Amino acid sequence: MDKQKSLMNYERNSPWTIGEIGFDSQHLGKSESIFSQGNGYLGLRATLEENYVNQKRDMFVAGTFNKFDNDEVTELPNVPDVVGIDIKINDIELNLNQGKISNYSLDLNLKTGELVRKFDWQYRNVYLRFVFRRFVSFANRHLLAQNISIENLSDIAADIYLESGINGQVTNSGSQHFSEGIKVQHPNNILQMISETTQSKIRFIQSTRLIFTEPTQIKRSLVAMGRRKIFQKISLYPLLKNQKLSFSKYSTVFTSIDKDAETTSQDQLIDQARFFLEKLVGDSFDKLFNESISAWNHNVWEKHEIQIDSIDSTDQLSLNFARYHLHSMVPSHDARMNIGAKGFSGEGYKGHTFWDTEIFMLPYFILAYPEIAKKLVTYRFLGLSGAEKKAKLNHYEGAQYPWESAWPDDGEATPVWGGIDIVTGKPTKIWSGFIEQHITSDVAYGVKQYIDATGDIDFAYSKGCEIIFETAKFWSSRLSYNPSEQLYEIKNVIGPDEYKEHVNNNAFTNYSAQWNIYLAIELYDDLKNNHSSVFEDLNNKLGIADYISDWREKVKKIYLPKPNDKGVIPQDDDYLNKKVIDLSKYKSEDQVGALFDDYNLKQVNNMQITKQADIILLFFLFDSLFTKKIQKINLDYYLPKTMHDSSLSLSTHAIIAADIGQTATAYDFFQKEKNIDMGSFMDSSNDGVHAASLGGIWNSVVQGFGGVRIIDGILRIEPNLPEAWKSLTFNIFWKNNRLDIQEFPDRTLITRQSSTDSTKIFVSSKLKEYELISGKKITIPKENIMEASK
Ligand code: IFM
Repeated sequence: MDKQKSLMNYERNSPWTIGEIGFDSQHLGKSESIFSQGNGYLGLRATLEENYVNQKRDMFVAGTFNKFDNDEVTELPNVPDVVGIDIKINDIELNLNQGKISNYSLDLNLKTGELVRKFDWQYRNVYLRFVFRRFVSFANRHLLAQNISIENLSDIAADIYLESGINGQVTNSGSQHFSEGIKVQHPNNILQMISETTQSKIRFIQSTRLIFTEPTQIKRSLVAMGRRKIFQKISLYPLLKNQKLSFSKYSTVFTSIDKDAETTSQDQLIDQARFFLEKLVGDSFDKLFNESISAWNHNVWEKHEIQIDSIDSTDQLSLNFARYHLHSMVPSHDARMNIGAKGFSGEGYKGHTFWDTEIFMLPYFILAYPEIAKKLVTYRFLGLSGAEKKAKLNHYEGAQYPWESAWPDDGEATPVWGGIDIVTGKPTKIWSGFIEQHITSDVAYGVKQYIDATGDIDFAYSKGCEIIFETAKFWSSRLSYNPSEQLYEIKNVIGPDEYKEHVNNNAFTNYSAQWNIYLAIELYDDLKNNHSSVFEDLNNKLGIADYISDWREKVKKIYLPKPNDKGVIPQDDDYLNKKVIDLSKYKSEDQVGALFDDYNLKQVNNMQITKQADIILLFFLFDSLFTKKIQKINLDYYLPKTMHDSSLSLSTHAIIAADIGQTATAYDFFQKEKNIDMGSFMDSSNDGVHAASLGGIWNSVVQGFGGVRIIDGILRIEPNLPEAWKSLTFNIFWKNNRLDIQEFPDRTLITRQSSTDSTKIFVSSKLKEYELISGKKITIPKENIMEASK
């Protein structure tokens, strides 16, 4: 494949700005995704005001899933567009594919959430300067605002004509999720459109309004309605040389599933939305924008501060980029919703939630924003009924979490058919929804990490324990007995490595299932012995006493693949017997999945080719079960066979390499990981940014190089800073206490912020335990990692 010209620009001398220096209408997908904006309630792909053939206009509202028809799975519907504005100058439509563009820039400020596009455009005899500003409000989740200024740089007057409104002609790649809708024009030019999703019957109330800095510039304004469309047509008085036109567009979206809308009638909702916009008319774009900036600062940046002192400034930039997107996409307002694998930045994975949340994003929220983490784990509690439905359908017990989930109790939402099989020419079956089952223990793992870090006993007793017991029931019913080996096995699964389908005893799956059952047993004993009323309640609801002897009997006999004589842990029963091929040709490609130009999945299944961290991920979750020596042997064995064809792979590799003291290798993984979305390959993020890899960036920094981990309920801090870093400074929350941590190559300083909380808190490092006393700083000297953890 030809190398593409990168348009990315990180040279703004700011760790808070990413930008693009050129316009290329052939490569809009990447910038639409990586410059997308959101506030957890709604998210907006960064499509431009004017139209281009290759653009993909998308706006989503969290949780509003709809099923287009019976043959499709439910997905987040693409909401009627409010961002597009047609602009004509002297009857010529603004379009950057024609004429001459100069001084082009598109910048996203990651701290304030503002997207700014500037350029001068010369076409025939008009020459104009454009500035487009846009933000999705972090202060008011229903609001998004645009501000546009046009300055006439030509010698002749410019007649400007605008069309702006709400356009419901957008689809999800052809699937139209909305009814035609009701359109309303109010006297003060507030336009409204009320549309309803076809199957889930969720009503969307969208309103929009244009506000001109100099209303006297308007010559004529009319409102028109078309099919699925209401819009304002505005002609302006000629813009003379050096004159400027400036206007803002405020748009809002409310839905009938908004928490505060549950008891509100449709008419009331429509009125509320209109009043809301009416009230904003006196507020300038800058005032609303400043409120949003304050909310970002207060809710996000000031709560968790993290600073890398590196020779490479893009290390910090990538961290800011990751955090900006994670907060744009996390529905922190409502536990009925979770994070989609692409957030709101594109249609990829249909807004569905995967294990990506628990293993790749939840650690960030647990340690930095525990109140948001609580929402994410509560979502899994609300998903229990869907998980129980799935287990029952498959003749298992307890809760089998869906591989992909949407509305919490929907159950499985994974599509059945995917891309083309290069050999048969038919669609490939997606088996994950049927047999990629480790998500069930991943969910339990996330719950346990949350409880360990926060000590949130209320959550544990009212929700968390139920998840742990129900998932243990699933695993125990999922095991099959092998009488000749006298062991329990887990057959016919897909592990994290999705290039191996229908395998037996995937190591990650077996270890995590066993861990899940052990956890349930431990919890059972603790509740029974120490918290009898909680135990009674749970037993009455779940009948756990009927299961405990089964768990105790089976758990010890679960087959766990052990290192062979060379120290290699078999990924599954057959992996090590499969053919090894040279993968260098495919590894050198920018594009993921290059392998499938030559092979189909069946063929890849029969070779030692790993899509993403699998055995390596086992070390991340269950570090204490494996020596560093074994971890190193397995990294060396599996790495040449790993394609990193999933964006989830590199961060795990960075963490494990850092853990075993290979910081240069870890840093190299980290550099590659930074480029998954931010890098120069212009097609990398067309379907949306990679949420798990964004979580992975923070994980690599804090859990990998920073060495912060929750292991067996204990906070462990064993840093391994790369050579490029002078220091890493950040804070985390542990059992409701803020810990300020400064890591240097030779020492780590930890301060427990002063508080009246008298809970005893400890941190472990290199097998030593340190007590953290309120208001006091401790120093932990660096020791040789291999020495300490042999
Ligand atoms: O969950 C992942 C999976 O592990 C690899 N393919 C993409 C999914 C969503 O990110």
